Amino acid sequence: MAVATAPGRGAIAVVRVSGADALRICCRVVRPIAGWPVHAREATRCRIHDVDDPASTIDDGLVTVFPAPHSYTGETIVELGVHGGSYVPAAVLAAIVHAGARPAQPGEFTERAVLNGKLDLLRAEAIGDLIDARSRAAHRMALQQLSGALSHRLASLRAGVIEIEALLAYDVDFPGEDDGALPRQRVLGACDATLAALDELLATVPVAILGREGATVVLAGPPNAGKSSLLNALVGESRVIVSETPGTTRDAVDVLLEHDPWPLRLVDTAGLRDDADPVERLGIEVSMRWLAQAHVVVACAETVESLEAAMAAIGTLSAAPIVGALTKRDLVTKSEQILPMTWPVVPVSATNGAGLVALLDQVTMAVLATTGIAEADTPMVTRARHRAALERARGELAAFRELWSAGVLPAPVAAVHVREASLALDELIGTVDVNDVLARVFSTFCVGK
Ligand SMILES: Nc1nc2c(ncn2[C@@H]2O[C@H](COP(=O)(O)OP(=O)(O)OP(=O)(O)O)[C@@H](O)[C@H]2O)c(=O)[nH]1
Ligand SMILES: [Mg+2]
Repeated sequence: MAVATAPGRGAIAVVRVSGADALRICCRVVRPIAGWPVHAREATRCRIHDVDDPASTIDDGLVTVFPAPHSYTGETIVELGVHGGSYVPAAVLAAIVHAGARPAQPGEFTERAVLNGKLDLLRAEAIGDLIDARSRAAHRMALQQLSGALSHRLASLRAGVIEIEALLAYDVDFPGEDDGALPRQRVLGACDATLAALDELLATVPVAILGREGATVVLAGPPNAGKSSLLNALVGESRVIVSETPGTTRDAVDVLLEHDPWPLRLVDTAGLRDDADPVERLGIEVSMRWLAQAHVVVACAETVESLEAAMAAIGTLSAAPIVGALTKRDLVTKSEQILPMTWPVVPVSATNGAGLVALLDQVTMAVLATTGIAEADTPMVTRARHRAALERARGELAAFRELWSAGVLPAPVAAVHVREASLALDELIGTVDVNDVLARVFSTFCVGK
């Protein structure tokens, strides 16, 4: 049992009890207005009291019973809607524990759902991703995974590996059977098709990282160019300090900006200059590290000359595409707004907001130019766990292919690699007995889910 809602002040809290004894335990502390039993899956007014003192009242709430197997976990679940805040949910929890329940581990409800066959492991992870989603892109990816897109793709991959195993078994059972080059060629064909499908999935890794963490967009340029002001203007609130003193920003600050198709992680950095004092120098070193890992750099400067110099300097520190931002355009008269056309340069003003949309468009184009546009229905590899398992399966299959095409080893020996590849996929989908995998996955969940 656990409180399924976030702690703190709130209108309601949901307390969930799951398991074969859930109803028996709750009967000891929950009194529905019209008495037990209540209708399945119907919220019913109730009073909650301590097991030793049935006349007492801890709260007045709602009870809903989801009898097994038609519940989230596949077990009987009793859900109590009680008042939120810190005292009431804790008191209800204590009363239920007193009546015989045990507090749940993080993610234990979802783990039980997986163990009871209500969800596969990938869909369970998608629920975790949905809860953790901080952007539209992360939300979209989680929903897609929850719909089973990745599960289906992996199931067909696994079928491909099993086909190879079957062909190898045929070769083992009927060695030397001369049916032409059928098994050998067919094995190679099946292997190549599976390798290509694995590569296609692995290629989604960088895009999925963008969806979860945002594209890193580093604002860089000389001191006082207006970098911090630009970041504040882009996010629409004052997040970083701005002042007329050059060298104001000493440490990099990153802010996530909701944007389509990917969120943007805007990073404000210390102005780049050679004659910086020691502390500023440290800030510049941090700027350099950010520049090295940027997806896109926005070079900021007030004049065309200093922008050219900034872009040249940034080009030596970062391999990322650079978008130029000619800042403080509100201070410049129209006739002075002449721009060189050799790179994307956007005139902007943090003061009046001019050019901000155009700047974001250029940044988005630069991100897409490096990552490409993922097909909307391509399942994404969203977690390090997925990537590691797919890479393992790929490595085993590639090793098998090499041995098989060289023809040096008997089929049963080469087949060990195919078995390993299939195990890696089983572990990924969660179809084998993988308790340690389950423990790892669910330990990152919140309690009550
Ligand atoms: N008129 C006008 N002034 C601006 C604009 N953007 C920034 N400024 C002013 O320029 C000065 C420097 O701005 P910052 O945003 O602190 O510049 P920075 O590039 O972050 O500077 P460092 O952190 O020192 O490297 C401040 O006085 C800002 O008010 C703008 O679009 N228009
Ligand atoms: Mg600054």
